[in-house]
Amino acid sequence: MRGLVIRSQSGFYTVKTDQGLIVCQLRGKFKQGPRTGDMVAVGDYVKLTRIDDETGVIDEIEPRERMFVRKAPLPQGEYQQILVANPDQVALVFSCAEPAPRFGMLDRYLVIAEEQKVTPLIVANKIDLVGIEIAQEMFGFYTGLGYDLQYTSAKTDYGVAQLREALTGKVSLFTGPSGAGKSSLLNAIQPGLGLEVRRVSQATSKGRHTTVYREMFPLEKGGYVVDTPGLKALALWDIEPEELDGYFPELRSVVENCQFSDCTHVHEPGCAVIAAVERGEINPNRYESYLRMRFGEAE
Ligand SMILES: Nc1nc2c(ncn2[C@@H]2O[C@H](COP(=O)(O)OP(=O)(O)OP(=O)(O)O)[C@@H](O)[C@H]2O)c(=O)[nH]1
Ligand SMILES: [Mg+2]
Ligand SMILES: [Zn+2]
Repeated sequence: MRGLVIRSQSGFYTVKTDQGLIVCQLRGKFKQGPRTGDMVAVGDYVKLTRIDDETGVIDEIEPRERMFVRKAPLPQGEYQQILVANPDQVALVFSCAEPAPRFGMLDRYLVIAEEQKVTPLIVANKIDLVGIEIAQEMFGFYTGLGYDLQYTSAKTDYGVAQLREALTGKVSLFTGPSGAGKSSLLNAIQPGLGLEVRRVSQATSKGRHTTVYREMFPLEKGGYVVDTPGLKALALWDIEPEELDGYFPELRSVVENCQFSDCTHVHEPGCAVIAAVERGEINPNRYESYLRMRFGEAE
C-alpha cells in the first residue's frame, strides 16, 4: 500500500491511504545507525504493510523531490529536522505592525527559501493596522524582485480569498516570526482548522514552541498546509558564505560581471554589485542584508 504521511508524533506516523488513515511505525531497518535527522516526515509518500484496520508498518520512503529542513543542535551533534517533505511553497508571514516587520529577517527567510528550492510567497498580514497604502510602501518593493506577495488581514478577511486560492492544490508551509498571524490566517482560510492563536504578548515571550508533533492539514479545495510556531530564521540557516550572493536574485544577475570570481562585494575593485548599488539599481537595504548575512551578524 502507498500513502501520504500527514501527521508525525514521537515515532508514530499517520498515513493517508485509499483505505483511510493508518497509524504506522517505521520498520526496524530504518532505526539502525546513528540518527542524524528525521527518517520520515509529513509530506513523504511511503509504502506500508498493514497490520490491522488501523495500524501498519512503513517499509519504504519514496525519494523526496525537496524538503524544508531546520538544523537542530543536539548534544551529540546536529540533527536535521524535516519540517515538511515535498513542499510546493513556503508562505513567509510577516505582519505590517505588532510586531513591526523586520525586513532583514524577511531577506533571510527569502535566502533560505531560495537555498531550499522552495518557492516563497510573502504574506503581509495585519494590514488592518496600517492600511493598504502603507502596507504597499513597506512590502511592495519585493514584487519588483519577482517575489509573489499577498496582503492580508486575518481580522477583516482582506486578501484571505486570494491567499486561499494561492494555496489550493499545493503543499504549503507557513513560517515567519512569532505573532505575525500564521495560525490566525490558516483559521481564516479554513474555519474549523482550530489552530492555536496566541496573544502577542504570549507569542513574543520566550521558552515555548516545543511542538512535539507536526501535522499537514488538508484544504477543502485540495492541497495541504503545515503551520509552524514562529521559528527563528537562524534555525533554518545552513548557507555557505561564498554561495550567498546566488540566493539574492538581484545580486545573482550581476555577480558574473565582478572582476574577481571570488568577489565578496565589499571592497574589491571592479565589483559589479557595488557599482549597481551606487547606480541605485540594487536597493541599499538589500545590500545591507547581504552584508549582515555574509558577515554573520545575527538577525
Ligand atoms: N489586528 C490583527 N491582529 C491579528 C491579525 N492576525 C493575527 N492577529 C493577532 O495576532 C496575534 C498572533 O496571532 P497568531 O495567529 O497566534 O500568530 P502566529 O504567527 O501563529 O504566532 P506563533 O504561533 O507564535 O508563531 C493574535 O493576537 C491574533 O489575534 C490581523 O490580521 N490583524
Ligand atoms: Mg501559530
Ligand atoms: Zn563583487
